[in-house]
Amino acid sequence: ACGGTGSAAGNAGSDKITMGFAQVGAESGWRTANTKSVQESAKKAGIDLKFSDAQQKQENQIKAIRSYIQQKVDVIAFSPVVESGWDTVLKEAKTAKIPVILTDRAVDSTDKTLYKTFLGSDFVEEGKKAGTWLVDESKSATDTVNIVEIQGTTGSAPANDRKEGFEEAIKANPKLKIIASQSGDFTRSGGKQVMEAFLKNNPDIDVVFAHNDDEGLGAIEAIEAAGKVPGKDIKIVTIDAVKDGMTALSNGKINYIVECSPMLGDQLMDLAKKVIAGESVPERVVTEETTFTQEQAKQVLASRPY
Ligand code: GYE
Repeated sequence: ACGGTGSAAGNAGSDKITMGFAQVGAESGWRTANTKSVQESAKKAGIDLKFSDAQQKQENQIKAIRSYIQQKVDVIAFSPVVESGWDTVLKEAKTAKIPVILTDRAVDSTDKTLYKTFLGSDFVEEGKKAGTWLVDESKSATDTVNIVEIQGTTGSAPANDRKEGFEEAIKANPKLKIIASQSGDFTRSGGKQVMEAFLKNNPDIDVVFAHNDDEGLGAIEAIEAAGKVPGKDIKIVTIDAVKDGMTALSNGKINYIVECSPMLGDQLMDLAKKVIAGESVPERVVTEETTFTQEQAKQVLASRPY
């Protein structure tokens, strides 16, 4: 077992910490990088990782968490696919005295004792950064700027928060108008499909705000298929800054990217060790992030780790 206080669970006869990690899925480049980061950091930290992929379904994640409870892991970490509906299973973990760490996405539970800490980005801030860029970009616009929004997974913290932040920021210029908004489920194919429908129904789209790079990359395909030039005829702003997104930004097909870091592994393992040792941890750990223009993307592209 872990030998620490704070947890009654553990594998008898082993000093290794066991972590059960319930991942969202493999929906995006961001997610792939995040999974790799968690797996590599666990190895480096000498933590035995049990990993599951929920394929973007909450019921699968709940099943995985229940199985980790049954296996008496030392700590459970997970990235909740949606915000709501976690109290029951989190109470089960609490009753079993297994600490839970939220990674990447938040839950909306009012009972803060159901988890030890939440490590991840400030998604409202990310949405604001995207909106603020657009306000600046459209300073001299004389006509209405028609925006279409491709949302992330419905009910997920990043979709809810990025929408909120973006809407808040674009209020600064009443010419900026969201004319359509739909979920692309954070996938490339979803982004493409939604954009195809948007293009059919709206002859005059100026800007795409996609909640992640993959959706933006799907939108690029749809825009090109419709005979328009992404980045010029229709401007695109996205969030994540994964390799494929940054490549499209360098090539002028995306106009601006707000960074969201998937490299949460090291911090997660560190927090897990502390929680198991009974040390106090901050209730919120926010990731540090930046933004990229096309010029900046060209400069850093070669050195991006994911
Ligand atoms: O932006 C998106 C992924 O939760 C921050 O999930 C994460 C988001 C990320 O599918 O690409």
